[in-house]
Amino acid sequence: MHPPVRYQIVDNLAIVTIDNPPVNALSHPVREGLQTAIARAVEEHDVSLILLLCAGRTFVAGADIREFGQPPRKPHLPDLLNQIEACSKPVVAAIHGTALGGGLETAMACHYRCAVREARFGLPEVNLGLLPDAGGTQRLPRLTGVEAALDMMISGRPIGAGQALETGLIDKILDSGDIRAEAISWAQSLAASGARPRPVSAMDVPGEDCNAGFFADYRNRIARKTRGLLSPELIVQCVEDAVSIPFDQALARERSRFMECKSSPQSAALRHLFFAEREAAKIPGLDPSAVPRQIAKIAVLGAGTMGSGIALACLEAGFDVQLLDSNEDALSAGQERISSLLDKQVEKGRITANEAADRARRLRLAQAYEALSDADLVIEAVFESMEVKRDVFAALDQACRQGAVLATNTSTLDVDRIAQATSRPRDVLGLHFFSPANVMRLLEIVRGAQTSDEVIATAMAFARRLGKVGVLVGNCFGFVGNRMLYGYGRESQMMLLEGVPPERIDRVLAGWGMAMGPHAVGDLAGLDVGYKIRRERTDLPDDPCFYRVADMLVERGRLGQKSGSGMYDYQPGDRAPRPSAMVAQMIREEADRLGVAQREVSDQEIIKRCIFALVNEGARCLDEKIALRASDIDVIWVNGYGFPRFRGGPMFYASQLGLRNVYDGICRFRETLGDRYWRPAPLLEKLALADDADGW
Ligand code: T1G
Repeated sequence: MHPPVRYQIVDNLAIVTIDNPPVNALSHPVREGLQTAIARAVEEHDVSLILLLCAGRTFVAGADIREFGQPPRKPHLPDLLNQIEACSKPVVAAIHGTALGGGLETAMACHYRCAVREARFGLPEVNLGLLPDAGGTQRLPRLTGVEAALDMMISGRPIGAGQALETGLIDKILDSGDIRAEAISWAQSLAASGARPRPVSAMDVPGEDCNAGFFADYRNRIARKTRGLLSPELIVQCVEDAVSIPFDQALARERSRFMECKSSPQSAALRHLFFAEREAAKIPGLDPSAVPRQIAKIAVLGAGTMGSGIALACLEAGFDVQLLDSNEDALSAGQERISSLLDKQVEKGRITANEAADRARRLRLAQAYEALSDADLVIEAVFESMEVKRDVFAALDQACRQGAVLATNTSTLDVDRIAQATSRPRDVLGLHFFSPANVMRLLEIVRGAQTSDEVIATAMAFARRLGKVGVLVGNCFGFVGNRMLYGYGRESQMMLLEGVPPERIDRVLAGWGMAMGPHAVGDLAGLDVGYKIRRERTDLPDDPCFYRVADMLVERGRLGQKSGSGMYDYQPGDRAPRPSAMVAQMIREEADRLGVAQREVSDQEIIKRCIFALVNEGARCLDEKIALRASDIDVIWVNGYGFPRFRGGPMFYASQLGLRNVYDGICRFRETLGDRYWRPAPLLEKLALADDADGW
């Protein structure tokens, strides 16, 4: 194995190069190597300056997240960085790629910083439920000022080199394209001009923006976005320390707050998701020689909300897109929707007018299937009906060139039956987008019985190009996400009949962390969507209570926000849900008619019924191999259904609770609520009753 840290002398410089692929994380051997290299450079007489560089695609991307579950090993990063900062010779960092977390902290412990123009800088610890642990909360405010530092640490979003230079985080941008040569020459000029070590810890925090009210205001500003999270508040406390107590003391408090975060269940959950999202990209058993097909031209069929959203997502990723709809009015409405979304993005400053114009230019409209003859990928997003979709695929089979990938955006239907309408089922699969398709990060990739490995590899690569997390799932009603949603929705509907008001169910689940309560979601998505799907199903339980309230609302024309009323009432131009006395009465009467007993339901029960129903169905998906891994289910629910990220996803949450506890809870519901819906999934039962069960 090659050493993770190299040491080389060039003239009067000691060049220390970290080389720990893929992202130069600060694993134990790297920390040891750095410590040795710095000590050696200090010893060597002829060395007047130390230059720290990284090999490979990036500067250090942070601490090694894989080590967080293990006992810490010396040298600890905070101590190592203090040693670097205290070094008697100037240390210069030269940055390319991303300097993240412990990586940026390392750069800030150096005395001078230069970077290539494309470099990015961030303290994303908050995304892992953590806070910077190696002086970042103290050194960053000293360099950039309090507010810019807080913004970086609370959002976790990296900034570019231009902004880094402006805020004082770096001293110089390197433009020549040869980072090593240019960094050496800059370091030599620093040495020649007699540059001295310049420890950031000795600097004052620029203080103009932190009067007494500042931190209170800042807390208010971030309250909504950081609801339920532990580390943002602790980050703010660390920055308060930075302006009020000496560096060393503040560092000790940063350390203890970090330890509190690290041992919290939410950090474990967020770290789980970090790896789960990367794991999802790896498909066990996929033919390694299956090379993704080239995709340049995409056709989207159906110009409704979903179709135009998908088209926009593809335009944003740089593809040429053809939007096709046989109905001319629908087509122009779709185009208008896209251009008004582009205008809004320009207004909000997310993209430039030029970028918007470029996207609009890459969109073409068509009405006839002949226009699809040169498409590399077709995504069908027409009405959710098997008959309609089979007709469309038969037509696609005629119109598309051999080798084109044919995808359906069905959210529930049998992908194999759709594929059978073509002569090339190997090229057919499901690409299930989530609404709004240009915003939601999830893409469920549905593998049909005959879908080829090459087509799956193409879809996985396509998801990456779109900037989405692609998760491969098997074919069954609703795949993973919507199949599980049925259990969750069923319980939130049943509780209405038992006498729990919709607004209470929503409040309790949103309070638990769901992005929205289930009834507010139903109104947003349109209650008619689920209604139509239920009419298409032949396997629904013979239960007059099943989704009864939702069905009644649709039958009374209350479709949700789009019709001005649904489970809730809405005032024109206002999306705020208002409880409806009429709906409350309707539910009461229906419960009476159906003979559903009114019960006291605790907040705990509301949560458990909805979440355990999810977990139980998730266990079935896993058992039937509809989901490849429990962690894929977590990725799906967090990125597609507003499940709280800080709880790690339903399956992770269940293992944190203990599978035995979840199993016992389900068995208790079986006793109180009957066994129609509350039979524990066989896999859950097996794992829960095993002696050593602690996960899936
Ligand atoms: N530790 C361990 N492994 C890591 C890693 C890390 N920090 N970052 C990435 N990997 C692995 C990743 O699992 C994947 O592995 C491979 O590298 C490529 O990653 C003390 C507390 C750097 C922008 O949060 O944001 O520092 O799947 O597929 O799209 O205060 O990785 O190939 O086996 O994501 O080019 C703070 C996390 C840590 C940065 C590259 N740092 N990483 O993106 O590749 S906490 C972070 C990223 C900390 C200090 C503290 C991205 C990336 P595999 P990838 P990419």
